[in-house]
Amino acid sequence: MINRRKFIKGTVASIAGASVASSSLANNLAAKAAPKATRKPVVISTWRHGMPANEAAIKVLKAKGKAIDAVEQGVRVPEADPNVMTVGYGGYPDRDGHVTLDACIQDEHGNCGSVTFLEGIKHPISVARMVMDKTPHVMLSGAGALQFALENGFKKENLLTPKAEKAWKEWRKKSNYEPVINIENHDTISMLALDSNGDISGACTTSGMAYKMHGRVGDSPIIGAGLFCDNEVGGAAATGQGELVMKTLGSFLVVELMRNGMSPQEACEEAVMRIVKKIPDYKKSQIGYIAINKAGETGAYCLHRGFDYALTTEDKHELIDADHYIK
Ligand code: SD4
Repeated sequence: MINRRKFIKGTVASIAGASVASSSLANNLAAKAAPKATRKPVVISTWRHGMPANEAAIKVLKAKGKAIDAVEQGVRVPEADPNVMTVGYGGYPDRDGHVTLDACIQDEHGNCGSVTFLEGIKHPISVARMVMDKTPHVMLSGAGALQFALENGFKKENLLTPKAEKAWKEWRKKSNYEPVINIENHDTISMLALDSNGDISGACTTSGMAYKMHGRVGDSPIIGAGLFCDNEVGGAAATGQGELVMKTLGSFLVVELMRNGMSPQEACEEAVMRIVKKIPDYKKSQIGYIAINKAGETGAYCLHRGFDYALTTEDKHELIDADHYIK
């Protein structure tokens, strides 16, 4: 019997190698593989701070709100929580003591907005949304992003809490700059939602790697890396060591694999395998992907044990351990 994964892999490879004529084949394959189950609305997000975030998002969706509003409202919860030390207010600073934030958002039309290296604004996701809604651009960075936020009514605040400052001062004693595998040091919230209209949107927001070099920007605000949605197919988002995701354009890859017939789970696994194949020292880092397709099927996969994600529907609200490659 032909193994389905191998068959799909082979088919995807041959699609990639062929020319225009292959697009109808890809469509056929996607149509055949499209799962029948429909369970809308659905919200999926990374890590345990996804639980309260999903609650805020599903509230929007249960009231027949749009996925784009749900993901923005959802990720604002950890952004504002000083006890979540990897996102927004209370996030760990960079090695020079600055809390610098990255975020992006994408709607069902493929519109997107992003801010990178933003300081002093508690809700970078809402600034990213405003970049999407009010400017002809996709990304604003650093001082320009801050200027835009202030001009649009956001307040400048000190985001470095005493707890994060204390941790940073402790880190400075050794200044050991190494990736830490799970929750201690980096944990972005990435969220994908499918609304009752069948539309998919996503959001991603982070303070990035703790004690990163000043000016370092990760995958989280990069459309295609930290987040990608295509309303014809589905959405995907990443967490973990951003450099590995950027090198393989992870979220775009997951969506394209789904377009070519893979389930969200298979696509997340294949994107992690891409990292395993291409990046020699991948074992030093954690990477996690989440994905959703138009039928509301979800998937998640990571490199190391320890990545959990929140999955919420109208009648379920669960924290689930993702399967992992390194056993
Ligand atoms: C980054 N991807 O800045 C982010 C960090 C993260 O879970 O997601 N941690 O590289």
